[in-house]
Amino acid sequence: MSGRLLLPLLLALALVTPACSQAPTTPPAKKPEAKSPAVPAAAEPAASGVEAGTASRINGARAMQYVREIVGMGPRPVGSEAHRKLESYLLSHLKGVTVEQDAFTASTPAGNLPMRNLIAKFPGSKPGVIVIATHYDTLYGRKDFVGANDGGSGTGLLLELANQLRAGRRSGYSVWLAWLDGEEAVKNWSKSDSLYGSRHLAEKWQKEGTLRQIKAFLLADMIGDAELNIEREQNSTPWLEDLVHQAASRLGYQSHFFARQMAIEDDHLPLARADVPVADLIDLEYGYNHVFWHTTQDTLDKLSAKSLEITGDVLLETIRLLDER
Ligand code: 1BN
Ligand code: ZN
Repeated sequence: MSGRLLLPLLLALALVTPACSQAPTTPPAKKPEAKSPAVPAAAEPAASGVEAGTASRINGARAMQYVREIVGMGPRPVGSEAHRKLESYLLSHLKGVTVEQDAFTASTPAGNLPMRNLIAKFPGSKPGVIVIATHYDTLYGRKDFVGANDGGSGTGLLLELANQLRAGRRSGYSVWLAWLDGEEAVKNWSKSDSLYGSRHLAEKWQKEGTLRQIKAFLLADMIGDAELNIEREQNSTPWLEDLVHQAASRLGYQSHFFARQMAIEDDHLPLARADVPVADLIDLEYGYNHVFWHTTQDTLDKLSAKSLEITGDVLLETIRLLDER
């Protein structure tokens, strides 16, 4: 090869050399995050770095701060002072949003217990409702269990979802955020001793005729684990699970979804039984062999803001895909 041809060829080769062989490398550009206040303001309409009309994204750090504050209240079993405090906390963060407070009495092995579901409603222009739900109670009778992941993560994430949803009127379906009570068993998990809030909700919506408006019910439970591996849950509706996977893939998060499949009894079941399309986003593999699940080790240090962000963004993307269907 002549010297005249060799020089441009060497230059071209230098330009296509993979980045991994170059040293030093510059860190990849970080996604700009809305500034997270040390303590998020009680009611932040659109002042939360959220703009109406843009594709909204979850602020994982802010969601994590909510979880930190929730866990700071201590164990939150039904009937406890911390449980009441959390209800007030949620309501104070939802000022300006229409919130239905549905108080009911649950018949449990420990007698009649007062419980309350909270439902924040974000109206859309399309007839029909997408529900995103979680539970906010922690294990009954356990004063040593703070439920950072189980109860805390979903509760904090839904508050951050509210920040996104309140930023402007939706052009798709209405979205309702539901903080459900009494998911945990009072004595031993059984069909009649568990899922008190969701069973009450399904029955109420059946009676009221609300069920036929519900296009999808998406449950977020235990989604804060730093090692996020959401199951393909087999009591969920297959086409809705496929849509969640499509949403995750579009965002490049598919490696956190559906490596395992298993059937789980959770708050989506009463809605599934009433023929509502449901998807349970849950990561039950919490620590090796679930060692942190329902133990004193379910603490904040096991969680990550990124996991909250991934789950939240996938939920928002799933809503968009549902709107387009
Ligand atoms: C999820 C969090 N669940 C309870 N706390 C539901 C569940 C019940 C999951 C039994 C697995 C087995
Ligand atoms: Zn639990």
